[in-house]
Order: sequence, then C-alpha cells, then structure tokens
Amino acid sequence: MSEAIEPSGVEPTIESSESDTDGNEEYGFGDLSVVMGTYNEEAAIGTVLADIERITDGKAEVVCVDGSSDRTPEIAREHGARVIEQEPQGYGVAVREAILAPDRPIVVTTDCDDTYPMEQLPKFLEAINAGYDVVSGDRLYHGAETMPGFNRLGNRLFALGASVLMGERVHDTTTGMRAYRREVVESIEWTENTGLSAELLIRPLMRGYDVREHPIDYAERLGETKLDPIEGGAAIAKSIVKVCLEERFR
Ligand SMILES: Nc1nc2c(ncn2[C@@H]2O[C@H](COP(=O)(O)OP(=O)(O)OP(=O)(O)O)[C@@H](O)[C@H]2O)c(=O)[nH]1
Ligand SMILES: [Mg+2]
Repeated sequence: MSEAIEPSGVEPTIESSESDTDGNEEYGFGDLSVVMGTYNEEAAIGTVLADIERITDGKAEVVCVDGSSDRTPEIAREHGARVIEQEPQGYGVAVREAILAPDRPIVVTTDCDDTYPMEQLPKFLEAINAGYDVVSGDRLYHGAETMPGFNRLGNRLFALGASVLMGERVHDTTTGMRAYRREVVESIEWTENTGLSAELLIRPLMRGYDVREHPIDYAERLGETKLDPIEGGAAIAKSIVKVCLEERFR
C-alpha cells in the first residue's frame, strides 16, 4: 500500500471547500484542523505551530489537548491555537478528545515534538481530495534513521503483526501523522489509549474505508519522550491484537 501519492495535478485550494466540475468537494487548508496531544512540549511547540502556520498560510485550525505543567499552553495560545485542558491520562485519551473537537471536515493528527513533516500537509490534503478517507504517514518507508533502534524494530513488528491479523499489508501502524475525513473519526467508537494510533488505522481499514499510506520523513524529537518503550510497546501490541479480533468478529 505504501507508494508515493500520484500527483493529481490539482494543487489544494488555500481557501475553504469548492466544488470541482464533477461536483466533488475540493478541500483547502481552511477545511483542515491539525490536532495533537501536548504534554510538556515547550521545547517543540513553537516550531511545530509556526510550521503549520507557514505551510497552510495560517488557514488551518490548530487544536491542542494539553496536560502540561510547563509553558506549552501559553505558547500554543500565542500561536492562535485552541487549547483544551485535560489532566494527563496518556496519548490516546488526549488524541481522542483532540480528533473529536473540530467541526472542520478534515482532521490531521500530529505529535507536538517536531518529528513529523508539516511540509507534507498539502500532499495529505491532495490525497483526501483524490478520494481517500484516511491518509497515513509511513515513517518506515524512508528508513526512519532518527527513530531509536528499539522503537524502529518494534514499529516494524507491529506493522507486520497487524498486517497478518488484518490480511492486508500495512507498513506503519503507529505513526502519529494522519489525515482523516471527519465522518471516519465520528462514526467509529475509539477504545484504546497508548494503542490509539494503531486503532485509528486498523478499524477504518477493516471497515472498508479507503486508506492510503504516504511515505514521510521522520525527524529527531525535540524535548523528552512521553512514552516508556517497553510498557508502551506492550500496550500497543495488546491493542493491535484486540482491535483486529474485534473488527474481524464484528
Ligand atoms: N495531553 C496529553 N498529551 C500527551 C500525553 N502523553 C503524550 N502526549 C502527547 O502525545 C504526543 C506523542 O507523545 P510522544 O512522547 O511523542 O510519543 P512517541 O511519539 O510514541 O515517542 P517519541 O516521539 O519517540 O518520543 C506528544 O505530542 C505528547 O506531548 C498525555 O498524557 N496527555
Ligand atoms: Mg512523538
């Protein structure tokens, strides 16, 4: 599934949605909400939000579900982001709230650690405009050399295991950067916490939504990780098995 997206020849429109000649809706950056969980990310948040602003010409809405005790929420507000305060309860609790908060038709998730390339937002939007329901950033396609080796191996194994259980090859189940049509995130009940990222790929795929993996670069993290690799890895493995079985016998 992981191939570069065919250039459609149509640049995403910057303004909000317009109909093309076939009557299909063509989304622009004004239709986009970029959402993230933020937990003590003051080393990265300024860069991440400035990148989103620059790439989308200030048109994308940004939503941060924040559990920080540092200056992260102040910096987010200075950049015009909407900040939803939440006690820190883990990645998935924050990101579930973040994906369900916006009213805009396209929701993009990212981490607030400067690892994901916001330069790829136009390509993600282009793939949605080409008809995909979910566009998933595949970090492993280009090697993800900046990812800690243990995490890289774990992420490859998660993708392999999920592929076997789903009967469909996927390459990166745990990526934090994806675009979703809002109806996808609203029509499914999300149950996982650390494993939410895998769940957000597996359930739509197993329900027949059009999902596309799009290769992305992955940069070294700014600031401290919020994930314990062993404990987090075990939780993700458990989520993958549980979610695949639930979807298979649904
Ligand atoms: N609000 C909130 N955000 C969280 C929580 N846990 C993690 N996050 C955020 O979720 C995102 C993902 O966490 P990361 O620490 O980047 O986890 P990771 O991507 O698996 O690991 P590395 O990027 O390699 O450190 C980051 O933006 C965190 O700030 C939480 O309990 N509450
Ligand atoms: Mg991260």
